[in-house]
Amino acid sequence: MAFELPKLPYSIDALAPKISKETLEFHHGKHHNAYVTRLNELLPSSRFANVSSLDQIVKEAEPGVLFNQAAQHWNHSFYWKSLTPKGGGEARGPVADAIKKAFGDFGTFKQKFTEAAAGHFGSGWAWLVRDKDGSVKVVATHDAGCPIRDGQKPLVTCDVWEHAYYIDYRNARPKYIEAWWELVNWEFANENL
Ligand code: MN3
Repeated sequence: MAFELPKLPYSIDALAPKISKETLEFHHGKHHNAYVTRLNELLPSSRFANVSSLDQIVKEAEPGVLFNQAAQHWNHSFYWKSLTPKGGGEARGPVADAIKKAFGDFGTFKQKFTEAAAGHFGSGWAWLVRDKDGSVKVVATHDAGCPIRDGQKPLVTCDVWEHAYYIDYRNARPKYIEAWWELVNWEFANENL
């Protein structure tokens, strides 16, 4: 079962100048593509050779090289959909209610998520998830870590690997996170909730 690089849900220059065409050419066309290619090389000789569910591989694979490729494929596919050129602003709809219930107000949530993303040491991801008890939470995962392994349902994510922002912002991760807040797709979050 071979996996495929998903098409971006918008044109390659649609997020510019916040996230440039060049960043997406590398991040989607090179980095994400490499995870998919490597995953497809590793799968045939693994116990997942006949598994077509990426979720199942991400949940069941032992930590290691195959897990890393599968989870990075999952995470990036989810990240592209977490962004939209028409995004940003405060959350709307049911996810706004869930955020208010969990954090008190949107500003407190925004601060908490920004701290998780900006304060992440090394490579990883910041997520808004729906936890097993139904409440929403901010979580950070390291490297290829994916919340579905912990039974949490991701709503939106911010990739804080350096490759996500180095072309546009060099080492200024906080500037990239500001841009993320102007692109975050709340409709997608509501679909996931
Ligand atoms: Mn990435």
